[in-house]
Amino acid sequence: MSELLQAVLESDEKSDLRQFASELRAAGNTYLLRNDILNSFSDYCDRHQKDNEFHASSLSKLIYYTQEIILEDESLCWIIRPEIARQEVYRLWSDLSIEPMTVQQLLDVRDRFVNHYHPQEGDVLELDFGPFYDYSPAIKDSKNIGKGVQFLNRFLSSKLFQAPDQWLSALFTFLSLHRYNGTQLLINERISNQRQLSGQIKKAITFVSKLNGDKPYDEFRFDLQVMGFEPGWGNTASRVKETLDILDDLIDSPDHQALEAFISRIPMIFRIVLVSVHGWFGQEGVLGRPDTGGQVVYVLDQARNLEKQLKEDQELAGLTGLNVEPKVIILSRLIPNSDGTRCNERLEKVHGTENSWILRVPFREFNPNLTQNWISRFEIWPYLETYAIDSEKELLAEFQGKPDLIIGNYSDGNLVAFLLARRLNVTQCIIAHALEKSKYLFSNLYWQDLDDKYHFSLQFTADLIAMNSANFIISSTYQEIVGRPDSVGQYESYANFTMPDLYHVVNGIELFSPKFNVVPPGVNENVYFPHTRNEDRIQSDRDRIEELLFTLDDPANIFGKLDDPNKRPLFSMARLDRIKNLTGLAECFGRSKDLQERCNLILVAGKLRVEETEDNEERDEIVKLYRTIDEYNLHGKIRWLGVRLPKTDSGEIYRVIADRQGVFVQPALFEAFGLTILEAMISGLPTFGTQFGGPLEIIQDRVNGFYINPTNLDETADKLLEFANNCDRDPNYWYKISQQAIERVYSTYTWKIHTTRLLSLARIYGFWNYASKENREDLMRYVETLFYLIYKPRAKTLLEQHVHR
Ligand code: UDP
Ligand code: LCN
Repeated sequence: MSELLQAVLESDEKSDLRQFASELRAAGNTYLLRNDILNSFSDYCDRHQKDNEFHASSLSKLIYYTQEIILEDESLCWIIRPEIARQEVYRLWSDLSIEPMTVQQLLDVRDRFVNHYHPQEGDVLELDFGPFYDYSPAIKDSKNIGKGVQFLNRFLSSKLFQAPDQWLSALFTFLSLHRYNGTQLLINERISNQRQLSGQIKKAITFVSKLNGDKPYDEFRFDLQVMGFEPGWGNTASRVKETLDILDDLIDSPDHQALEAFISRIPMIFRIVLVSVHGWFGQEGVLGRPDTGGQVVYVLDQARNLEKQLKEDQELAGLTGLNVEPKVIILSRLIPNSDGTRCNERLEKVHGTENSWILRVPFREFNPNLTQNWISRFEIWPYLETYAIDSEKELLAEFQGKPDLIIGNYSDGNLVAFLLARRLNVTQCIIAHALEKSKYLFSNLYWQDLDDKYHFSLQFTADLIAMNSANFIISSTYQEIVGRPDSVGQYESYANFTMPDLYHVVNGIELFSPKFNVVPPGVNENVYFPHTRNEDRIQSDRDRIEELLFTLDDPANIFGKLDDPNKRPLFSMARLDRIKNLTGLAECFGRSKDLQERCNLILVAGKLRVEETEDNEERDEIVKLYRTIDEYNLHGKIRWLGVRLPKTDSGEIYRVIADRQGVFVQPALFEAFGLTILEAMISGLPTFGTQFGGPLEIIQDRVNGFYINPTNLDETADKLLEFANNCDRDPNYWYKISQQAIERVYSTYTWKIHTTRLLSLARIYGFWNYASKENREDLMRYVETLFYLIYKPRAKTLLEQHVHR
């Protein structure tokens, strides 16, 4: 039984538990989420005049770890999350007897709650991915979740090293596999078995040891070739020696770190596809549009940096003479009616690269009124399978061959990545960015009511398909996978859930699987850099942005005139959707007269007029922002810029705010990661980030930024005020936080760290898939069944609705 429950039942807090349960029942709320539970319990403590000691009681502890309580006729269903990634469920009867419940029983309770439980009509389909993970090792300790590759490497190495013959033969064949455009790499047919390999390595080491370390590879290439070695070992004599030494050690005394170091050097990735389907995917005039935010920034930066890293790796590997040209293709949708963007162009070069491209493939024309236009990410499901088929042809033509790695982005891109990787037999990696399931409360329980608008039945099925089929998953934070002690992670929310009348998921994803790896993104350091780096700033841009932010009179694009433009600016920039909560920030500012006296509020957000947007959430937020400004009479204290800025301007904006010792506030109700946080911090802006989501991992509270609870407006205003007061008291305070913010980004969130890690992961997973002959075919067949029997018919029905629209 749950230790937490048992402790209560064995103490004299038993009567409190009974009383609390009975008061919950009397209050009439039959489904309580964690926040409701905490509030109800706090009311209970007030009503019963519980003293401070009670907050350390076993009951308080139980309440803290309780995620949900569902009230049924005679009992309460109690869902406890005693630690990260673990769940226990109990039924608590009024006489305080307790029964453990299975996941199946819990899902039935939830179905009953929404009146969709019909056992007389037979059982609902149960999805269980658990058995497919039996073949792979599982991480034991939840704190190691997200460090998959390290774990896998250690585990599989030890297994492999126990059978040296098998291991050497796997290594030998793996080394003979690699080619680029028909040119053999690493070893040639002069080395015909593993025993020879070991001998030739020693010979080659003796040979290169005698050379000058700087001697270019091309000058001794033919000597090595005679010994059986082709390009790929290094660009200079010392680099070749280093690589050969690692391999020599590996053969003599295998060790997982040496294995990782060696595999990470193997030139096996040249062509990469990044799939990002739905948005306005472009380089100008697309940011701030609905559906197109950080993901576009992330993928473009990633593409640029991957190309750079591939080039660096290839140069180091000594492939320069072979005309090796790495190529990165961002696969997106071609939108014929492109609203002034370049999204109607088939091919667009990624700025600042030599061979990275945006390849846009159109949806087939089922209903031109729809498919010629932008389609919301919630509606695009019916087009993805044919899109993948069409894209495959285009990719093969563009690459003149198969890619080596396919990376999906967001639910739609991840599904396409699955379809492509399956057809082409290529390593598949996925990146969620944000999983909608946990963003929309009760999105699975009430899916039938929401399906007309959101089509979650398709999205969540696509998510299950992608996360299970992927060879590896990268996440931006640890909590994206398994949350925090007090909150469920985004992936964790797929572990079990009900889609009433459609299916029950009893084990949707193995959180302890080594496929999960935390690899956070970076920030474009050419655009976003510390405001103190004056030599890289352009004075005319700075003046123009200053005017734009604080004084320019341009009613078409800017709302509000500041009474005193010299007050400390509180700045925020985001798309105007509900979750970003800029309206909440305006209200927080509105409620604090003190804050208004000390600061101005500057918002860069969406559009200024409802007529200009087709997005419902954006429309509602525009109305709400005007209402808040009027309600708190913020005229003269706020400026709202409804502009879509070129990238370079967005960098200078943060710096200009920093010049005036301003701060950045990110008040989202939930933020999966939060690229604006990185942008603000690297610019040197003290940053106040939401405590709900990624910012909690990026910022270290009071060291290099501050946490805020955006649902507590007065507390947030107080924190901002306290900061302003501290700055007044100590003129160095602002600079101290600013400097620490800059250091935090440079030390932990750079694209260099990201791409080195990502490429190393791709190689290592590639190697292990090969060496361990991992048999995933059973899993893949199950996933396919889900695609054909659940996803596809539902997508077809939606398509029919679209065609007749
Ligand atoms: N952005 C922008 N103009 C806007 C709104 C956003 O340039 O009007 C950029 C911002 O600089 C950041 C990205 O869009 O690079 C937003 O990414 P984030 O991860 O913060 O949030 P998302 O929009 O992906 O939820
Ligand atoms: C989506 C989000 O919601 C943001 O929090 C992330 O920063 C962005 O994608 C990039 O991953």
